[in-house]
Amino acid sequence: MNNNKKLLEFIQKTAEVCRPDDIYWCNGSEEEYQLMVRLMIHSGTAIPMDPAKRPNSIYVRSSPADVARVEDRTFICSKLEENAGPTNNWSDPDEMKAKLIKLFAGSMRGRTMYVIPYSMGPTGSPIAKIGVELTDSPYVVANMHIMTRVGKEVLDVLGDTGDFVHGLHSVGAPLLDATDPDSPWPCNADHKYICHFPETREIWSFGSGYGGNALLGKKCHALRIASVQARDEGWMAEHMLILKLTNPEGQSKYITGAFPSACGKTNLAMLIPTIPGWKVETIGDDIAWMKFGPDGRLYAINPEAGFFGVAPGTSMKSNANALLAAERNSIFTNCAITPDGDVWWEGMSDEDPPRLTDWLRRPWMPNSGRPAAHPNARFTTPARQCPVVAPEWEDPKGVPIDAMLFGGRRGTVIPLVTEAYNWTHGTFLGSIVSSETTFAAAGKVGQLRRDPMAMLPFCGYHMGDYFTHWLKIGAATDPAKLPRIYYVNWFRRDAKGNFLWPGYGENSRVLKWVFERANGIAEAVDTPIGRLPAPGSLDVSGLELAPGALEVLLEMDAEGWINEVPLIKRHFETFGDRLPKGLHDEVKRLEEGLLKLKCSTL
Ligand code: O2Y
Ligand code: MN
Repeated sequence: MNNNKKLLEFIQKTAEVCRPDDIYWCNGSEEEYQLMVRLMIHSGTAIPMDPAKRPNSIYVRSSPADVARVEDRTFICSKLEENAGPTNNWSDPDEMKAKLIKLFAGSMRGRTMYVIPYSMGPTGSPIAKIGVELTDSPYVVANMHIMTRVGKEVLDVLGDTGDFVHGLHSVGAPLLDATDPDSPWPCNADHKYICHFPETREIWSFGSGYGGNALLGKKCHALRIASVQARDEGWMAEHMLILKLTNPEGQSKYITGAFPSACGKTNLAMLIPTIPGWKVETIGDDIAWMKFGPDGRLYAINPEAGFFGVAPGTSMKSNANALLAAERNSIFTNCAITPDGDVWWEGMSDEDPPRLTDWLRRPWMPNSGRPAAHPNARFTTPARQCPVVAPEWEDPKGVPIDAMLFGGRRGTVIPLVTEAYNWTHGTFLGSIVSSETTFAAAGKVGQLRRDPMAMLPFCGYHMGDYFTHWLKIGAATDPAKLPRIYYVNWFRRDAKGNFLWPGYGENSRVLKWVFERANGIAEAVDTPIGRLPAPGSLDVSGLELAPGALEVLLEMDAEGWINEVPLIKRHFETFGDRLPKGLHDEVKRLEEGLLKLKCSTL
């Protein structure tokens, strides 16, 4: 319990509307976690895994109607529509609340309402923020235990007068009759709303119990609400991994990286370098909060305490550290199960197991003709279990950032690595990040989707204003103290569609170049798109690339970029007059540079 008036009022008012049978204050203890596990096992939500295979781990299957974030049901309810911007769904806050109150009314009948006080970031860190999630889902409580810091220390920091992000969540499936059996995955297939009220720092989530829709500390708080707080308070909330890179001489640098989904962010955060003597350690795999330190540098914390990683594709080859981290104390959602009580997913092993139970509870065999795990199946695992977690990953003052990477999945045009000339140019490179949709997923080969700074689904306000905020951050300190910015692309292909760059651990070669640029060792050549590695400056020793591949990977494809310019201009038109002049100037500079180059080569 606690005497914070705002908190007590929040709980009381919510209980009056949602009418839970009980209210339970979470303390974050191991006993409490085990209680949630028992509740889930009892209701059929979870199955305990064989403790000899995965100690203290459970397996959960969601409803097929509730398997991922629902962007079309996600709303930014700012007072003015123009402040949500053209890339967010918007609804008037009063109208949305009036609609939601009707849905929340009685939504927790027959259930317990859990009060989860959580800290995003090491509890008490000057960069961390507190939230309180009220939820009727034991699955959410258990996941929040892993993904955030929960409990009394948080309430102590909050004190009697402290403020917090108000999060309200219901699965939207009340138990009206005490004799009604609960469903293994209660949710509301017909009414899902993931709503953010940026001005009042509130989140109301109804109808889904899954991941980013329900674990409100993650995307809702740490990105959508935090991006607004960061804008108002002069810091940054970004969809970025944070890694520590150490050279053979023992010198370390900290690098962040923003990549859209399905571009291997978790893999990069836990990469095992192939170049001798270099080491990568993990600070975070998804979100970075950065504030200026007294020395004028940007310091980052990982606001999360765990990984909510995509399971399919994770293997000892692609990401051994993630797999080792998830060996115990983990929650597996929508994976397949083996007859001997372990989990499996596509890509985990070279050979498919002969017999499984798939995520939809059906018998599965390799010739079943369908995936055994849902493509968005997840593992929830404590970050402290990652074999390469950096010792300072919970340092309350954060780590000083030396470089930032932006990346997308592009088969053509974008070089392996490009260094920005300065912060404004780097902001421009981040603002044009794009990925080609893969044929398997979208059916439209090579269709470009822009995802500026990988923040399009996660920015709680107008993206044009977000770019302005980036430029303001750049103007707030000595330019020499800002991280250098890079645009990377691991996904260049040859004419036959084969990848030119091996990726995974070999990406350490690009990280090395970035590291050595900061030390003034690696050489670069200036081009209209930015600085590219000078011949011989990227370490490819011992790497067997196809003949000519390196030249293509590091070329400035003038023709390709000339064709890119109108696409960038069209992308920028989306943001209307909120697009800052600095970015208009950058497209102009790029276009002029490319034309000058074209004239000089004619
Ligand atoms: O499907 C979900 O709810 C998870 S989304 C997610 C989870 C972990 C890290 N990133 C993401 C994302 O969508 O960017
Ligand atoms: Mn993410």
